[in-house]
Amino acid sequence: MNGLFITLEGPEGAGKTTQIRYLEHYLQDKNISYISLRDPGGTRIGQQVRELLLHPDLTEMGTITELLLYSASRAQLVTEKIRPALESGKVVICDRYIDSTMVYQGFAGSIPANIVESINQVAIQYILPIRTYVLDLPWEIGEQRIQERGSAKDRIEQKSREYHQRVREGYQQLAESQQDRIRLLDGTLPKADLFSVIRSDLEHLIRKHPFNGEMDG
Ligand code: T5A
Repeated sequence: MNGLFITLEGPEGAGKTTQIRYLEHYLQDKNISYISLRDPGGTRIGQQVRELLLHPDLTEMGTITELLLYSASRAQLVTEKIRPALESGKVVICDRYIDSTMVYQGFAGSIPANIVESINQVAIQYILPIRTYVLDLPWEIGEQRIQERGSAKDRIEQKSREYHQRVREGYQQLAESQQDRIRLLDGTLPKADLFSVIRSDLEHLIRKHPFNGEMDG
């Protein structure tokens, strides 16, 4: 597959969506063909599963159910969108992917890592990102950003402070154990400064990898 698969990860309010907007503008400026997706979601089926997963009233949902539903949405996303885009040589940007499940359902939700990994593998059909940017930030800052956003909290955002602190710790450990793929970045940096770090790494990646996309300049 000739495409380039990039994912963004991080705790609540880390700024992934913001960085993805910067990435999209950058790729448009460079005339690089890309697709931008979110997980869960990104397909008709995935969107419905997303609504189920994040519905604030479904508080009885167990962690195993979460694991299976997130994986189901992801399986559809890989089949319908990610694999075809990578096969046609596009850059694929995805807001969250397998690492979210490792951290939210595994590390913070206490499902053993080997079980999360096995289910993830079934869902992703060996398709792994070449680079993952984890935007790291303290719970207090993410929480403040969500409050300022003003909309109601979804089911996962409503989980305890301890749960979300475990999420942050899980990402830090994952980044430490997979340094080839994962870059742990300071999510408290000003938006544009953070994007400069991502852009310079991405430019390096685009130059290094056999990839169908064009890059001028
Ligand atoms: N989940 C997901 C699992 O439990 N398991 C899984 O397997 C998967 C895939 C998904 C939820 O599902 C969970 C994780 C999530 O809880 P979601 O809608 O994708 O839900 O939720 P989030 O990813 O948390 O999306 P958010 O929109 O809440 O956060 P973002 O995208 O990280 O943040 P963003 O860019 O929208 O920014 C939030 C606010 O902060 C400001 C922005 O302007 C915005 O107001 N901001 C900054 N402010 C100062 N400095 C910066 N650098 C800033 N960057 C952004």
